[in-house]
Formats: sequence, C-alpha cells, structure tokens
Amino acid sequence: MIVKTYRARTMREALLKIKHDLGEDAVIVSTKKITKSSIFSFFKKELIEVTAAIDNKIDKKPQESFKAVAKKYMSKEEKTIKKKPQTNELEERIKRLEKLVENAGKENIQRIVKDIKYDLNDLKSAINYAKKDSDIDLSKLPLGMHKYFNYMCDIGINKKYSLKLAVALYKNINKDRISDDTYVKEYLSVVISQFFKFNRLSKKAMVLVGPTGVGKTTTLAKLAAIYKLKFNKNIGIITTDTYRIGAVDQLLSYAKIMDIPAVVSITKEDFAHALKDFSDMDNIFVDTVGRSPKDIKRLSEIFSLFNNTVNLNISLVLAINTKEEDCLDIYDRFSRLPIDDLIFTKIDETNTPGTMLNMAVKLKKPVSYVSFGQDVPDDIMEAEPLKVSSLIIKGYKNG
Ligand SMILES: Nc1nc2c(ncn2[C@@H]2O[C@H](COP(=O)(O)OP(=O)(O)OP(=O)(O)O)[C@@H](O)[C@H]2O)c(=O)[nH]1
Ligand SMILES: [Mg+2]
Repeated sequence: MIVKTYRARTMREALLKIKHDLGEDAVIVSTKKITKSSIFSFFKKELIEVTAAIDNKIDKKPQESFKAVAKKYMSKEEKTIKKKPQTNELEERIKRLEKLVENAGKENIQRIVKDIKYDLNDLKSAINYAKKDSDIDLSKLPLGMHKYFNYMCDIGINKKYSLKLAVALYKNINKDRISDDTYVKEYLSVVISQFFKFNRLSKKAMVLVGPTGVGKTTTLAKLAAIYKLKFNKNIGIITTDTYRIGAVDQLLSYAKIMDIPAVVSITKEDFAHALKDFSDMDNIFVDTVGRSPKDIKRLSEIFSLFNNTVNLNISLVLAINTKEEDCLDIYDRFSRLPIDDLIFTKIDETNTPGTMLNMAVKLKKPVSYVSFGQDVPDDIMEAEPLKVSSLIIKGYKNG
C-alpha cells in the first residue's frame, strides 16, 4: 500500500494532485485542516491536508473511494462557484462600500489633507519667521494665522500690531474659512478700518505743512481743483513758500490754469492780510515751504506764521515711503503746531502701506486725504477708513 499526504489550499486542488499522482483508484484515508505561518507574512495560511492511499489487495475496505470523494468535493465546490446570485450580491455590497469609501474620501479626507497642508505651510512660515526674527513671541498665534501675520508684516504693519491683529482676527473669523485668503483679508480690512478716523475738512482754511518734497504743492493743487471744479466752491490759494522761485511759479501756474486767485505771503502780517482778502471765499488752501525737520531755525519761521491764527486746519503731509521712525520724528518736530490731521502721499511708491496704520495708531490723529500719484487732480481720495484699509491690504492698484 502506498500512503501519501498532500497539502493544498482547497480540497479540489488536493484531489487533482492525488489523481495525478496515485490515479483514480486511490482512497482518501483522512482529511484535516491545518494552519501554516510564514516569517514573511503576518497572516497565517489555512491549508487542507489529505492523506491518500492505494493498494486494493491489502486494504480491502477503503473508507471512501477517491472517485466518490472527488465527486463529492468537486460538486460541492462547483455548487459554490455556481452560486452566482450570492457572489453577485457580495460583489454588489463590496462595490457599494467602495463607493462609500470613495465618496467619503472626496468629502472628508481631501478636506483633511488640504487642512493639514495649510497647517504645514503655516508652520513652515512660522519657522522661517523665527529664524529671521526672534524678538517677538509667536506662541500666542493660533495655527493657521502665521501666514496672515507674515503678510501683515510684509506690507509694513508693525510686528506687535500684526500679532495683535492676527489673534483678534482669529477670534472673529469663521474657522472653517481660515484658509480662504480673500475672506480673511476682507475681514482684516474691516478690522483695520476701525483704527482710522476720517477728518472731513470743516474749517475754512487748510494749511499743508511737512518736510521737503513730500507732495504738499501737488496735493494742494489737487484739492484746489476738486473744490473748484467738482464741488463748485469759490476758493483762494495762498503760498508762503517763497524759498524757491520755482516753487512759487509752480503753484501760481496751477492757479492760473484753474482760474483761482492766488497770493504770495512772506510775513505773518502778509498772511493775515491774505486771509482777510479771501474772507468771502468758501475755502482757502495754504501752501508752505518744505522744511527739513532737523532745520530748527527754519521750522520756527513756519510755526510763527501759523501759531495763534484761528480757524486753520493744519494738515501734516507724510510721504508713506518714508521710514516709520523718520515719520515719527517728523511728527515730533512739527507737532509744535496744532496738527489737525495727517495726509498720506506716495502710496503708489511703497510696498509697505501698512505704515499708514502704524502712524494712525501711534499718532492718534485722524487722516483727511491719501494721495497715490502725480496726476492732478485724479490721484487723491478722501481718507474714508474702509478705503484706506483696503489700500493697505490690497495695495493701491486693487484697493
Ligand atoms: N508718486 C507720487 N508722486 C507724488 C505724489 N505727490 C507728489 N508727488 C511728486 O513728488 C514730487 C514733489 O512734489 P511737490 O508737490 O513739489 O512736493 P512739496 O512737498 O511741495 O515739495 P517742496 O515744496 O520742495 O517741499 C513731484 O514730482 C510730485 O509730482 C504721490 O502721491 N505719488
Ligand atoms: Mg512745494
């Protein structure tokens, strides 16, 4: 008698092996299920072990002929294979589950991945910032806001304000939209606008003072044109800038083109007379000589002209492309005059318009106008808070 043991994944496979090896007359002696584990696999494999024998002479009573067992298992497996409806149903369920997973993936996992990417970028920019500058503690800044903090610093908003604004912004925005740049920046623009106060001209005479070359004469020409041509006002121009012939010429030729009466004042008495002469006018615009804030003697000349003169709106003109510390120093020097408001110029020439916010907060002064170009009278606007904050956040081209 030949006795042999076969292992296979299925009974069908085992029977085929036995048939091939021992022939159709072999008998099944025993069958059992065994499990086999592999060092390469975490999962144990289940096998069928079949012992078969062939020797009809000795073993008169084989328990079961190979043929019979083969037939039984073959038909069993065939039956299982033929059970198409059941398989189809399983396949259908698998498909349904796969579809669910797929859809869940689209809605949630993709969103989660997007959020993770956003937070990663945010962390990267926080690390970059920490490498560059370690004098400000960013630990209070919520994740997701580093990007906006950096943006505010980049556009010139002072670091401490940027941090406070980012924290305040986070408390108020819809957190689900934290990565939506347009939404967050619009919100930021509204928050920033709260720090500005607009000064609408209410006094009869407006005097523009400030350092050299900041745009006093150009701004005055723009305002004179707007008040005369747009608001239909009767206006007069006084220039106290007799320092340079060119400067007097510049203003007188503007006045001539616009058909506006203009006079030149040198002394305090001249100025008083000019004001008297224009007393019937709706508005009077007064230009002054540009003085270096360091030139104390010449600054005093300006101060003596306007000090104690009533009903003057004194506007300090600051070119916003000037360094913040210099702007503060300029304000300091000129604040011997009763400054009513600030006029910001040259916004078109700077990448850091956030300086306007720093100035408005530090100097606690309202703003009357902002100027963003050389064209008279187009490149100027009233400093309405939302418009100014929009200029800061979006830049002057998109603001
Ligand atoms: N880009 C830009 N240039 C400006 C703006 N305002 C004025 N300017 C230009 O700045 C230069 C100086 O302008 P002025 O109006 O003469 O300046 P100012 O303050 O009167 O100068 P001084 O009288 O010499 O002190 C001129 O070339 C102007 O065209 C502005 O908002 N943007
Ligand atoms: Mg001038």
